[in-house]
Amino acid sequence: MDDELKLQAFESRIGAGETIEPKDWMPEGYRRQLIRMISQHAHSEIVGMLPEGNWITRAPSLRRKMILLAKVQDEAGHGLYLYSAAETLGVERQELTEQLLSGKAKYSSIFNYPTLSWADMGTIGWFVDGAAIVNQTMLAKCSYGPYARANLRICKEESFHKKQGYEIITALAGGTPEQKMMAQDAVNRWWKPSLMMFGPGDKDSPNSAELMKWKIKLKGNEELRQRFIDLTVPQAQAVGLTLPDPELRYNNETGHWNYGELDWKEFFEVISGRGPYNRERLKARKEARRNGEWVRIAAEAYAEKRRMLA
Ligand code: BYC
Repeated sequence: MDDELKLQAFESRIGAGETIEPKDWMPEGYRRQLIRMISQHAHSEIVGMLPEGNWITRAPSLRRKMILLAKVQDEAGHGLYLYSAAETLGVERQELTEQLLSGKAKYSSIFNYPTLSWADMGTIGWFVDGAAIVNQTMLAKCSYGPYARANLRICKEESFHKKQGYEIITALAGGTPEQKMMAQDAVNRWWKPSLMMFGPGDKDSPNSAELMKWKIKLKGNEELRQRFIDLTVPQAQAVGLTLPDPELRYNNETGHWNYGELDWKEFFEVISGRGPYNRERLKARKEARRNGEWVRIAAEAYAEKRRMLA
C-alpha cells in the first residue's frame, strides 16, 4: 500500500474509535506529536517532584510526611510509565532526558513557581493534581494505546493526590486565623498559574487542530480549563476561601463560571525558560543526573556481564 492509502486506512481506524498500537502503521506527524507530548508530560512528572520534595523534611507531622513522600514517589512512577510509552514510538529515554537538561524540551509551566509554605502542598494537590485529572481523564481515552493506558493508571493515583491536597487545605482553612491566612495566600499564588496549565486559548494553540483530528486530544484547552474552574469554585466556597479573580461570576445562561483574563505574557515567559524558578529546576535535575552517574555505570556493567555469561 502506498502512503496515501495507508493514511486513509489509519484515519478511518481513528474515526472508528480504534486504538493505535506501537507496531501499527502511523503517519510521521502522529508519531512526532506523540513523542513531543508524552515526553513533555514525562518531564513534567519528574520536574514536578521538586516543588513538593522541598517540603518532605518539613511536613508538620509523621502522617503528613508519609502521605507527601508517597505522593512524590508516585510522580516518579508516572514519569517512568510515560518515558516507557514514549519509547514505544522509537525514541530513546536518554535522548529525551538530554532534551530536558539542555532546555530544549518543555515541561509544565506550573513547576516553575516556588513552594513558600506548607499550604502550597495543599494547593498543589488540590489545584495542580486536580487540573491534571481533568486533562488526563481525557488523555486516558486517546487514540494511542500505550499513552491511554499510562494515563488511566496515572489518573487513579492523581485522585488520591488531589484528595490529600484538599484535605490539607480544609484543615488549614478551618484552623487558626494564621493557618487560614496561610491557605488563602497559597490559593492566591497558585490559582492563575494552575489555570494556565491547560495551555493557551484555542486560537493560540497551534497543535490542537492536528491533535484533535487524530484523537490524541479529545477536547480543547479552553473547554478543559472551564471544566476545572466549574468543578473547583464550589470546593473553594465549601472551605470558605476566595479564588483571586474579581471577575469570577456564575453565568446562568451558559451554566459556567465566567473568569477574568489570564496573564499570557507571564505564561509565555515561563515556558520560554524565564519563569521565577526555571533555573533552579533545571539545576536540580542536572545535579541529580550527575549524582546518579555511578549507578548508571554500575547497572550497565552488570547488564554487560550478564550478557557475556549468557
Ligand atoms: N506548560 O499548541 P498547544 C502533574 C506549550 S504533571 C508548558 O496548546 P498542546 C503533576 C506546548 O507544549 C501533568 N508548555 O500545545 C506532576 C506548545 O509548545 P511546543 C502535566 C505548555 O500540546 C507532579 C505551546 O505551548 N500534564 O500532573 O496542544 C506533581 C502551544 O500550546 C503548556 C501534561 O503534560 C504548559 N502548561 O497542549 C503534581 C499533560 N501549555 O511543544 C502534578 C499532557 C502549552 O509546540 N499534555 N504549552 O513547542 C497536554 O495535555 C498538552 O500538551 C497541553 C498543551 C494541554 C499541556
